[in-house]
Amino acid sequence: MQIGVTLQQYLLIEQKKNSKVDNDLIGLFGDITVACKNISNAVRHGALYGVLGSAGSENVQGETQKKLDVMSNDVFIHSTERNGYLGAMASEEMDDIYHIPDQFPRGKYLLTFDPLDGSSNIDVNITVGSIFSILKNPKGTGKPDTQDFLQPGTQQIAAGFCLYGPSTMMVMTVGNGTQGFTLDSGIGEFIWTHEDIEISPDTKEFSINTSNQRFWEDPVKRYIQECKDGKTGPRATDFNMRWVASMVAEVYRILNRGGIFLYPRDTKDPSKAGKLRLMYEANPMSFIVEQAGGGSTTGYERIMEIKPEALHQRVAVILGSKNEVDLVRRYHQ
Ligand code: P6P
Repeated sequence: MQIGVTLQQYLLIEQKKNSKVDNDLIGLFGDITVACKNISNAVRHGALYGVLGSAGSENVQGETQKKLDVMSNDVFIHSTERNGYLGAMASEEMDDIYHIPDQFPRGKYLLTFDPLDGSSNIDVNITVGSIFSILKNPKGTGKPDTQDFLQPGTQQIAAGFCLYGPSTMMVMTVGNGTQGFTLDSGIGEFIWTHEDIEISPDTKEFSINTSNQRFWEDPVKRYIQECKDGKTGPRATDFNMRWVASMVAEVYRILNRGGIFLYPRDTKDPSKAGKLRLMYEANPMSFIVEQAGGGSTTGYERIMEIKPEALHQRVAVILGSKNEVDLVRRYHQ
């Protein structure tokens, strides 16, 4: 019988190679996996747990919250607040940062997360996930403020996402490659099943919500039109298109078979620089994709080098197979 390597065992292996992987980071990953296992359980039971439908509230983004959005956010908080690994946390679902309650010790890391990405798919039973990013608390184990979170993606200590799909998976990086783990619910452990994932540098598959086409900037319009022109156009080859409307599902597919994901800036709402959020969607996904040999840009700059100005800042996202991302970036120049 094949005994797999658990996520914790992988981190202990990494710790021997990389001193940044300390006991607190390993402990924090343990708490995050508890959150993800609980959310996976709730998502899988769906209507049976009475967790579908709207919560009847809006988040800071002005988006209607699903019951599972609110529940997942609470699960992340209660799973990670008490063990002294975090100075504070920030979530898509909370306006302000969440300080660790006085009865718990404060720690040296900051956690940002989207507790349930793609939740508009929940009621129609399509894959959703949780995305998280881990930063150092600039105040050591002191009480951080919002400004302490505004670190560029290159400062991330670790990042990951959980995928609640046909199987529940955790994809993560501590800066030494991108690793995939599959939940064995029989023993409640994430087992290391995808070692050092590599994104193919080329692809013939693009992902974008084409209903926004009239709002895109010209470089994106040009790139997508050339993909659609296929053999008859300048690319001289046919492309395929996928749009799940769940970033975790798109990114996992791209990690496995290549592809390019675009949620570009559009003029539908000129006040927004894009739809996706920098701190807990774009940055963690960029870290994971870059560690797998892919690229990630706004079209004008590397996403991980953006100096954040606001906690819920939005950004254009173009990521995936390196050669395609580079081509789109060249079109923006
Ligand atoms: P649209 C989900 O709401 C999300 O944040 C990403 O997971 C997904 O890629 C995107 O928005 C879908 O956006 O406009 O197609 O519904």
